[in-house]
Order: sequence, then C-alpha cells, then structure tokens
Amino acid sequence: MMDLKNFLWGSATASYQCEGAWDLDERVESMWDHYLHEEGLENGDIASDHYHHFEEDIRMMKEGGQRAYRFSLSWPRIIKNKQGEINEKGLAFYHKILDCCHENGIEPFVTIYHWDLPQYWEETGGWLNEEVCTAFAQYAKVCFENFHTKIRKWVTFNEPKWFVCSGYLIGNYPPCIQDVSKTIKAAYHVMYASALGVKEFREGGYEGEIGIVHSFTPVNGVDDRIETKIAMRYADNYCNNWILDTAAKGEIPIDLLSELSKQYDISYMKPEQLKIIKENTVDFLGLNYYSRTLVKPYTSGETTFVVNNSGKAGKGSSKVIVKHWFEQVMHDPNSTYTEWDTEIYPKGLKDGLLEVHQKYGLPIYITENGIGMYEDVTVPQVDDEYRISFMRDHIKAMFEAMEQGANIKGYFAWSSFDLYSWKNGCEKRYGLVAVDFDHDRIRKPKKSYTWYRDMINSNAENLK
Ligand code: BGP
Repeated sequence: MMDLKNFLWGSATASYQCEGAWDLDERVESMWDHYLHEEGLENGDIASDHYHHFEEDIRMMKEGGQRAYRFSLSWPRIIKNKQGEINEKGLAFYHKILDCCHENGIEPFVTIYHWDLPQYWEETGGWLNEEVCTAFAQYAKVCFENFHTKIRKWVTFNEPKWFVCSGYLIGNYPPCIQDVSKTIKAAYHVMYASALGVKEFREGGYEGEIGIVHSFTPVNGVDDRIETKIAMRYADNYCNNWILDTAAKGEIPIDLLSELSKQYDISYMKPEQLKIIKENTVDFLGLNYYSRTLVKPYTSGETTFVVNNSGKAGKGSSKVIVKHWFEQVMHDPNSTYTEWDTEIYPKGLKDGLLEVHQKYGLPIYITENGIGMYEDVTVPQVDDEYRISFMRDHIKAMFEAMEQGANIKGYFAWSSFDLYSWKNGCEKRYGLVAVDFDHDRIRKPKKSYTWYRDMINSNAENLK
C-alpha cells in the first residue's frame, strides 16, 4: 500500500447548503435566497445550522480521523454591496471556523464561490455582466488578504459546468434562463473570473496553492464507431473540456469555439481577456465525481434536458439530448442507479483520474464523492451500508489510478454531515453524520462515519 501519511482525507460542505443564518449578522441576500423565497420552495434559511454548530461539526471531523475540511465562503456574508463594503461580522465568522479547524488539526480547503452570488449582482445581470468578473476578483482579494495566514488551499469556483448549465441552459437553478447564447457568455465570464482570481492570488504573493473544482464526468461511448467518437468529443467539450482545458492549460477548446461561433456571436471574448486566461492557470484540479456520462450519436429531436430533482419522478425519467451533438444514454442494464438517476460507476473514477492525469499532469484532489439517499435519521444510528460500499469501491478505484501514476493528493467525502441539497431539498442525504432537521438539528454519526475513520486510521489497510 502506498504512503498516505500526507494524504488529505476529509469531507466537504458549501456555505448555502449548511450554514443557515441567512439574514444574521448583516449577511445580505444571495440569488438562491431570493429565488427560493420568491418561488416558495424549500430553502436553506436554516439548513444544518452550521453557523451555530460549527464547533461540534469540526470536532466530529477530528474525532472521525479526518485531516481536512472543504467548505466555501459566502460572498453575501462578506461583501455587503456593489461598492464592495466589507461585513466585518462575516469575516469574523470565517475566522472562527478557521481557528476551530486549526485547533482541531484540520486543514481548511476553501472554495471562494460555491454558487451563492449576491442578489445585488444578480440584479445587474449576474454572470452575463462582465462587471461581475471584476467584482469576483475584488471579493477574492478580500478573502486572500484577510485569511491568507490561515488558508493554504484555495479554490476559485465550484463546478462552473453545473451552475452555469443549470442556471442558463436547463433553467432549473436561478436565474432560471434557457438560452444557449447566454449560457456561452456566462460560461466564458465564469472562466475569465476564475483566471482573474488566480491573478490576484499570484500578484499578492500569498503562500499556498489555488485550483478550481469541476463536476467531473468522464465520457464513455456505447460503441467504437466513428460517429460515436465524434459524439463523445462533443459531450466531452460540453461536460469537461471548457472548464479543465481553460483552467489548466489556459485554452478554451478551439473546436468548441469554432462550432459555437458558427451560430453565436462570441466577439465579447477579447484578446486581452484571453491573455489573462492563458497566463493564469491553476496549480491543481479538484474533481467532484458522482458518475460517468455514457453517450451515443445524436439521432433526432430538439435539445432536451429533463432533470430528476425530486427523486420521486421515477428512475429513468432524466433525459439529455444536445441537438446535432450527442445523446446521453441514461440506462445501462449492467449498472445500478439511485432514485435520482445517478449511475453508480466506480470504474469511471479510475478511468477519469488517469485521463485527467495524462491530459493535464497536475496534482488532483477528489473534492467530492458520495451518494444521496432517503434515510430515516430518527434511529440511534443510520446503518448506511450502501454508502460504505460506495465509498469503498470509489476509494479503491482511486488507489488503482494512483498506482498507475495519477498524482492524487486528497479525497473529500460529500458531505461532512447532512445538508440542503439544492432543488432536491434536505431529504436527499449525503452526510457521514446525520442531521435531524425536525429535532433541533441534532447530529448523530452514521455507520459510514465510523467506517471512514477506521479506514483512515488503518492507512486504508481495511480496503485490501
Ligand atoms: C455537487 C455540488 C454540491 C452538492 C453535490 C450533490 O454538484 O458541488 O453542492 O450538492 O453535487 O448534488 P445534489 O445535491 O444536487 O444531489
């Protein structure tokens, strides 16, 4: 077994999904608060109430053998308005979290943006407005300046693909737009903003490293036909390359740009911005792995996205067709799927890690991996054998990739404890620790928490 002494075993959360305290201590509204309140949907007003439970939560990480905590900073908690006024109370909250991490020997691994854009920026056009890129860089600088002595691992953005496509193409996340041209613009602005964040980090000369986190899904084809290979390239550009190539190599895939420029005006991509993208690539890649994407060539029909956000829509109800590009195959008879149509496919993690290693040669962290399930948390201990088997199979797949040379430096379970799962609400649970949302949000370790602790403490001996 390889030397795992410095390997970062940890778990992850995100500000909006766990903090709660949405209007406390001068935090302002985020686009998610605004949208969920307007629509009367289940929201994260209280969520796991991490704001008031963080000491207990971080202590449990330590007792669970974990060495790192991946969490995000909330822009609307830190910056009050478009003028960039700083909320000292927001900074103080994160100082408390960071101090608590260090007191417990937990390394903080910090995401600057995990989807909670301040509503005051959304009202100016959000990611369609170039000004927001500069605002992001200023906000990132405030974070670096204030926290650089306590954070060595930074992430600019969590999952550009997921929040851009959900917000501007599929329309199931705020700002709920369905428009290809706007999707391209938002995507470009986010990647440009990420490079501006890296630039601030480099210019400030702060210690540590900075990366980006991607919702990684390796693309497989149904067969070896050339048509399938072309469909795979389209799918890979759509799912992965516009984030990974751009962040790691400083280049937006040229075949993608060429294809898009036939139908859409992309003249807002200015040479001086492309230069900033080229010159400010990341130090590492964070990959969130939930599943692969199996594709076949496009046959017919309009571009379609059906997302199973309820878990009750019935297995197999999801659908992805990108007209003239590819179709996603949502059912492989040899695989098992969750109620939310996520295929359980550990081999994809090994294949994907090797692919990313070969393409980019950068250090990799698995920044999220986990399984969402309905669970009864009123029992003394949730017996989540399925989560243990999911994690065991994926960690084994990660080791196989490491044995073949991939430079993987950490693994973060999603999630540290149960939290709010965006449009899926709180009943889709991912935590190693159960949170009883109906009874004072009491915390109870699940069986997987103990399994993970023993696995880490035994240096993964129990995986053999
Ligand atoms: C990733 C996000 C997380 C988290 C997770 C599980 O896309 O970074 O914020 O929510 O996926 O997804 P979901 O909650 O939609 O099931």
